[in-house]
Amino acid sequence: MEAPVCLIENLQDGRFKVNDEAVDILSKINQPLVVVATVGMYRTGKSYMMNKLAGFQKGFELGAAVQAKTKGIWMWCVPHPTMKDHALVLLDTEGLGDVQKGDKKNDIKIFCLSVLLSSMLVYNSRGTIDEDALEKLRFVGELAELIKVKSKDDEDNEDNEGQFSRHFPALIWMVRDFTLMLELDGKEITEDEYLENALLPQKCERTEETSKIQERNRCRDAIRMYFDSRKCFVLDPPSGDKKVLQRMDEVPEEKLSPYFVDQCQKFQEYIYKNAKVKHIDDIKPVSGEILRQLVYKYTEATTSSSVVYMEDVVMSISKMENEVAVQEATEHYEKMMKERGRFPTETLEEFMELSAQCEEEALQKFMNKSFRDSELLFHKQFMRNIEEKKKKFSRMNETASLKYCKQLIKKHSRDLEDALQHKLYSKPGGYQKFQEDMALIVKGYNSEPRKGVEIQCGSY
Ligand SMILES: Nc1nc2c(ncn2[C@@H]2O[C@H](COP(=O)(O)OP(=O)(O)OP(=O)(O)O)[C@@H](O)[C@H]2O)c(=O)[nH]1
Ligand SMILES: [Mg+2]
Repeated sequence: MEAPVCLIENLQDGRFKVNDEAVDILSKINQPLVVVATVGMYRTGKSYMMNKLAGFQKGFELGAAVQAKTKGIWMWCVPHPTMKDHALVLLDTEGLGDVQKGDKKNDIKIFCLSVLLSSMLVYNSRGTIDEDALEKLRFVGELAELIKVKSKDDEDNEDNEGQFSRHFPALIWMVRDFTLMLELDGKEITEDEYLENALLPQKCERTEETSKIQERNRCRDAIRMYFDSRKCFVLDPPSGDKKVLQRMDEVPEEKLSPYFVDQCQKFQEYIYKNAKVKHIDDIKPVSGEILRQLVYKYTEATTSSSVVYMEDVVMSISKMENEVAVQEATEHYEKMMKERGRFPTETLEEFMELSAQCEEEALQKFMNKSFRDSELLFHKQFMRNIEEKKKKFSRMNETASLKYCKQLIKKHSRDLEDALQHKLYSKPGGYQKFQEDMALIVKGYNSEPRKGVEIQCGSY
């Protein structure tokens, strides 16, 4: 992909709409996908950082004005810079907290979609991780009401901590324009310690602040619960020059603070090395086609404001994938039989061996694609299909053999037929001659190779 495209449009009425052209691009990518999404307050340099990850200065559009720039969710697929045969999908999202936005639920929907679609989520904020920054993320505490890991039909559909962290992306909290010293009680701390400390529950000192602090603590708890894997990056301001800051997609790197450039590079290396392939159901690597389905299903669920039941989405995708797995594997068996088979086969064993070989390969193909077939329903369907196809090939093998045998008999008995017609055997010694000629025909016929399974027609 040369440039980013809009993947999910955010319509004026608060609904989201999937861009069919963008998902078509996705469905053509057969490689496993590493999906990195960025979310965070508007105008905080998210798009700039996503371009860095794509390896370009320009791509996702940056805005120098106060108005929010990115709308909806944009996508850029590039070959993974370090993982061979993998693709890196970058999702740049609309900034949160935009005062011009009418629908307050919009932010949480964008956040939800980013969580559901990515394997690594970069939360971008500016300045410090303080009470104010957590206040802006308070809706994370509501995620439990919007995303359920279990199925709608599961009677006990209360999720527990372990389940969330298994299905949620790894989290990176990125603090832009960080100017403080990384110190706590006079001791130097790491970026990760800084984040972990900010996520510790706070005590309420004054009763009038109780509800506010409780709400923020709920947000802290939720972040810790959902995102088992957490990492923090703090970045210096890129420059002291306003003009440079406004046009970072155009100014050469030498104009930026070397600290900032260095920190960006470390972030980039970390993502390339640590962002994992997106999986569903823990075991199934997400390819372009599966991500396409996830985009449709999660967007639909988020838009209709109902709860997203991840288990149900996984189930419906697994059903579709398994159906395709059965079909592709059956087709593979058929194709291999046609390509490799020389019908009629010399013997029945040769036919059985060829079929077993093709079946083995087709089964491998089925197993590679199929997932969640715990009751082996699709596996059994695949076996039935193969049995049917095998019977078809077996009949074809018999027909080919019969046809060839008939041709051979005709070829070898041509002289005998002539002699019979001209009554050459109707004379003394004729019967003796007839028997000799007949024996010659059988000998000639028997010496012919590849007569196939219907060989018995020659056993005179
Ligand atoms: N101060 C500062 N400005 C930055 C930084 N990174 C990018 N910018 C500038 O900030 C402005 C906004 O950058 P974007 O990358 O468009 O920010 P965004 O978060 O994608 O903005 P929205 O799409 O509106 O949410 C541009 O003028 C950039 O040049 C940074 O780390 N610090
Ligand atoms: Mg942007």
